[in-house]
Amino acid sequence: MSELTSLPSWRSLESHYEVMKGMKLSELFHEDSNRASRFSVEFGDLLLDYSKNLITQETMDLLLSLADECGLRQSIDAMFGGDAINRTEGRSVLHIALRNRSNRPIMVEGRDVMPDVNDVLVRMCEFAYKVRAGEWLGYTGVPIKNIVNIGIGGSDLGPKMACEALKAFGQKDLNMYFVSNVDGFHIADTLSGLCPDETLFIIASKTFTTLETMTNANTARDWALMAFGSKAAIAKHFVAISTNAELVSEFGIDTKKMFGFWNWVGGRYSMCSAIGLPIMLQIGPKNFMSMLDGFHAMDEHFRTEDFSKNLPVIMGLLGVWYNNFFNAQTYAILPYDQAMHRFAAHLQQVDMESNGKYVGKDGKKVKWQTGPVIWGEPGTNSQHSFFQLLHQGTKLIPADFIGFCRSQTPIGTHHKVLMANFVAQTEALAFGKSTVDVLAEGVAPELAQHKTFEGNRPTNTLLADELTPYTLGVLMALYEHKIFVQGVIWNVFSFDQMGVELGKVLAKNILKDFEAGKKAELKHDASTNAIVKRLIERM
Ligand code: G6Q
Repeated sequence: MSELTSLPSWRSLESHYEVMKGMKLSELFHEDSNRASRFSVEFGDLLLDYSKNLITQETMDLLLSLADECGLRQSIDAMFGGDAINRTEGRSVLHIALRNRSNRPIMVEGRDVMPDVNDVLVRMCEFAYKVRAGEWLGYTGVPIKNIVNIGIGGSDLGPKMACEALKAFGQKDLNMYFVSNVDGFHIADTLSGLCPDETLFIIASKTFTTLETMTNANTARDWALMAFGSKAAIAKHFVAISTNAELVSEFGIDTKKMFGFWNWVGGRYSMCSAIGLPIMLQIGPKNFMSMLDGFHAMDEHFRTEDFSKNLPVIMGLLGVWYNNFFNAQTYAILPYDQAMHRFAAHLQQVDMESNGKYVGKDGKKVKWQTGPVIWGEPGTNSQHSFFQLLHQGTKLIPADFIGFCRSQTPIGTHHKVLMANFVAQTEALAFGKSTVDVLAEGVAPELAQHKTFEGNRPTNTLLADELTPYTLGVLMALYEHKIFVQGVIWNVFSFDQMGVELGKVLAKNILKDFEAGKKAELKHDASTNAIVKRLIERM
């Protein structure tokens, strides 16, 4: 493939941008009475209305040509076909196999991975049934009421996000907790109210070497040993999710109580693997399977649908349009649903860890912008914090508004008020408010500019009927594949995470200095040496 910026479609998009940058959304809607339906696609009950974007049909045609010229079709086929597309780590990328509900064989190195995937799912279901039915008894013969997941990054964010989003589907007498931060406060605060007899720990770590997780896991084990006074209690109160059987058994967990996954599952893409066990424990195997069905439905849509109607492709290309032509630095994800309050946090990892890279697949520095800064909070809270900048700031911030027609918790007028805000905001962001209208309302002329909104702020509206396990699966897979599309266009390896690996190594070095204390021979730069020294003296 020739370099991205030399592709004919890229060149055409550059000239097209010169025309589009002066366009007004109000005019585009005025000119085309069919615009809302022209730029809307449906997938089941999920509507993506992307008409409030700074685009015309020509923009979309050029972006679709860009996808073709970048070989998106071949890249999708390569991922679904099990090719080792994570080339820097020599691995296939097969999170889609974890939710391959069709059971179509998926081959890695000549072997179908589906029997292994299904075996682990069966074991997870058996375990979840037992715990949820109160049949899994703790060391003192009491059923489990509290589940504490200890993990970080990909072994925390997805399950935590889903457990929050699907709380309405949870079992009321089972409480889920997540400990991720190595700051002692996190585990101490979590354990402070818990009774050891009723508490089960899940140690979730793909590698079983992550310093934060192992530090928290050791503290949890000490807490349990202190409470029960016997190592035999560990078998009843600890299970592991990992790919590293050796270290799991070294820690003291019988590998029969380990739920495995594989190196072709990236941490941030692992919520459908055994890493999703806390989700299954909370919502039950049936709902978990329904979530997998949702993921799978979107996987199939992405794999087979024509690009012009393909939701992840459309959203990915729109993101490229703003990131690379309008120079938007960030992208906001705004669910109008309190249960989705960790959705943006999870996507922050999935997106930024995947495409936050300046080295292209050819090993050279790319000459274009790659992954944007992803951020967001649920509405309506966000309206009372950062929306001012979205409406009247100097930066262009494209945003996804995600909402549901029906509430998980219908109470009085709450949902109508919530959704009125949801709709009103995208309308205001797109069309603003003119000075003429402001003056007509009787506003003093010297205040008119301050109360004027120029609009033209692009948004996508994603609207589904209700937040269910299935819908959450659809939405998550949509974003995972959107990120894939962008990685292909930007020509980066989306499935490694060298930046995270670096952090893991660096902290271990400094820890050695702390352990040596005043005898440490500090060999860092002057600033780092001084900070380490100060910490050693005062810690
Ligand atoms: C995700 C990353 C990273 C990882 C954590 C935890 O894609 O690799 O966030 O999930 O560092 O790693 P372990 O599961 O190995 O503890």
